[in-house]
Amino acid sequence: MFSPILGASMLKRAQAKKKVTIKVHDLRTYTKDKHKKVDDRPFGGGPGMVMMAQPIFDAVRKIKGRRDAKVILLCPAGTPLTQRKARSLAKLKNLILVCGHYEGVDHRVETDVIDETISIGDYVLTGGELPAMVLVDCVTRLIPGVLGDSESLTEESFEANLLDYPHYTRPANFRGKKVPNVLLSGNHDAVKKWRSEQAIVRTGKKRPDLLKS
Ligand code: 9D3
Repeated sequence: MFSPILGASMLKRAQAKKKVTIKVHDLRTYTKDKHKKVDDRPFGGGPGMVMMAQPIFDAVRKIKGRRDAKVILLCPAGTPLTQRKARSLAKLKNLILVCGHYEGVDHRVETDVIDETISIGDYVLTGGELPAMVLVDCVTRLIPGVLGDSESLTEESFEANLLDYPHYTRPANFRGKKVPNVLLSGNHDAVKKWRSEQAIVRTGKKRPDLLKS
């Protein structure tokens, strides 16, 4: 599940440039069960399976070694991921991301090995794997030197809590739909003004909640 994401695009370049090291660990390596079981039935009954504490405890201890690391559990009950949170995580040296699966993780993991819990939004996924990749993507692109000069300024809009302005590329006329004249004018001040107005108008239409905060 992870290799196609980690081996493509920005994440691939960031790793190649040694800006980040991303390692994937299989929990089954750490099970003490002869059938490599990492989940079991819930105490108290009910549907689904619960991830056992022991493999996660042992995995986190081993992976940490002597290093200091923040241990994050991806779970539906976590704090929603924001750009602010991504910026603060990007400053840290080591992160260990624990992916839940099945109905959940034995609660003693959350209380005894996890530093914080993060969700990527209010919709139901099958496990924490894709959320972990989402987190890795949005944190990695914030590490200095990962993005090229041309890409790095694009942050501005979200920085101001606004949506992006509309983008256009060639041709200037596509099926009779024309690119706004100001963008062809060569007047950089006018372009700047138009884009900032458009960002605000667009945010008001699509995400009025962003303007209220
Ligand atoms: C009926 C209770 N469900 C909680 C909403 C059970 C449940 C659903 C999905 C338990 C685990 C999961 C798997 N999801 C994740 O591990 C997960 C997740 C998600 O589903 N949505 C958004 N962010 C995340 S981070 C981890």
